[in-house]
Amino acid sequence: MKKLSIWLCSSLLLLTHFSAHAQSASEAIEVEDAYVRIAPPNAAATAAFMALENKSNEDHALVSAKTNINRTTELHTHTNDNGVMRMRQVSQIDLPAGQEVNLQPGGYHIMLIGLNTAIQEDQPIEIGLTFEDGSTKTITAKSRSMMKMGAMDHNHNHGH
Ligand SMILES: [Cu+2]
Repeated sequence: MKKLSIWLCSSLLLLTHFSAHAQSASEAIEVEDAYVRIAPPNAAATAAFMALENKSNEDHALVSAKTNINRTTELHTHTNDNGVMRMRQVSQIDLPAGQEVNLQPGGYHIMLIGLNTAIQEDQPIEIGLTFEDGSTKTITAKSRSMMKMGAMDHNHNHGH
């Protein structure tokens, strides 16, 4: 009886192991709250932010992104260089198993360089994401004015 339950356990483990391998990164990663910051007029670049949740038990990574509103898209992070915040290109953004990684101002972001046209308010922007296993996912981000967000934060602080 004990032998049987051990056998059952190990075959269940094998099953979950195999099913995890069958899932691509694009299936395992859920994207929420994607938005693109509306750049000031004539700005050459802006950034996209979102929350990426890895719902699987395997590590994944975001390796590239692209949109049809700009020419060059890079993955960036921010580093604190003696009190000066600098942007640095990274080859990938790690998405550890079972964790949520936030791309947000001051941290990881998707840099949209060489904007084709000015981004309008409430403009839906499609972003193609490519993961480490070559799987892809297209998400729709909303454009968001950062000035408006700042005003909202201000009101929020006063309310408390
Ligand atoms: Cu950047």
